[in-house]
Amino acid sequence: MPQSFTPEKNSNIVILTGAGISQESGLETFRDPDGIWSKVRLEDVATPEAFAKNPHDVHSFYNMRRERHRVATANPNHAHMALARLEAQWLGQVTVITQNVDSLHESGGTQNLIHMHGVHSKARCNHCQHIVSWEGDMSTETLCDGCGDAGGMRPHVVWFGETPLELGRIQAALVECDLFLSIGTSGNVYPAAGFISVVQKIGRAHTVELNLEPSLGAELFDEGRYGPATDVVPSYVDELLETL
Ligand code: BJW
Repeated sequence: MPQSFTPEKNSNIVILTGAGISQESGLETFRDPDGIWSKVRLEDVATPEAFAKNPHDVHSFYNMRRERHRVATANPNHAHMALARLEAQWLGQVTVITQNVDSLHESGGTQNLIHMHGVHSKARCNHCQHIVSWEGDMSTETLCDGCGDAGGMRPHVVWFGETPLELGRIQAALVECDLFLSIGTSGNVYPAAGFISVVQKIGRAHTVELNLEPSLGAELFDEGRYGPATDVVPSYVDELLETL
């Protein structure tokens, strides 16, 4: 490979992904100039306080997003598929941690996947915490299968101020990581934006950012590959697989 770093063949790879990896599948990012937060205030739709105050607006925002994501799920792009190819062929462990709530990694073929901000394809009851698969719209009238109540059903996603999912599994993967890739994320949202610092502090992994442009924490990475995910991710995966 052109870079000086060559991973051991059975090394562990951890890959953090964000909205940028799904942009070329037709889904909006959050913080780009035409992104979701340029059209709606996150405080109005992506906090537990917003849901308590105005559940109708939160439901209609997520009903619209769920439908867009359902349509896009049929279109994993070359970046999603390259990561699945890496997982299938690499001799060590490959773990994808995604901040995305779409199902494009799954439809691209990734198996070892952590959805740290939840998924659009599930709903949860705020009253009894029962989780169910979900398609279609949700409203304040929707009844929970678990407790039978109306008014508690919400998207199974992580809003600001809520604890991300599977943090124990994530920490275990970061501790064992030899190569850390960050793809399509702006580095604005914690704790995901802090994973690079966790990995650096452990001091074992080579770190690479693959993004359209340098993110907020770009200088923390050992290397950067900049361009659309469908270009830079497949070519980086090819380089890794050529070392086998
Ligand atoms: C391309 C491309 C192409 C474009 N190819 N690239 C002060 C300081 C520090 C922290 C805090 C603070 N105040 C509050 C906090 C904590 C807070 C936080 O981080 N706030 C910041 C705003 C400061 N975090 C939380 O509240 C989190 N919980 C938490 O911290 O719990 C406490 C706790 C922590 C640890 C242990 C125990 C307890 C929860 C955060 C929840 C985030 N939720 C959302 C919504 C999910 C549901 C939904 O989808 O609606 O998650 S917000 C949104 O941002 C979404 C995303 O997953 C997340 C990250 O965005 P992402 O993916 O990076 O997207 P963008 O748009 O920002 O970037 C896209 C990038 O792609 C750009 O760089 C483009 O250039 C690039 N790109 N096209 C390649 N084609």
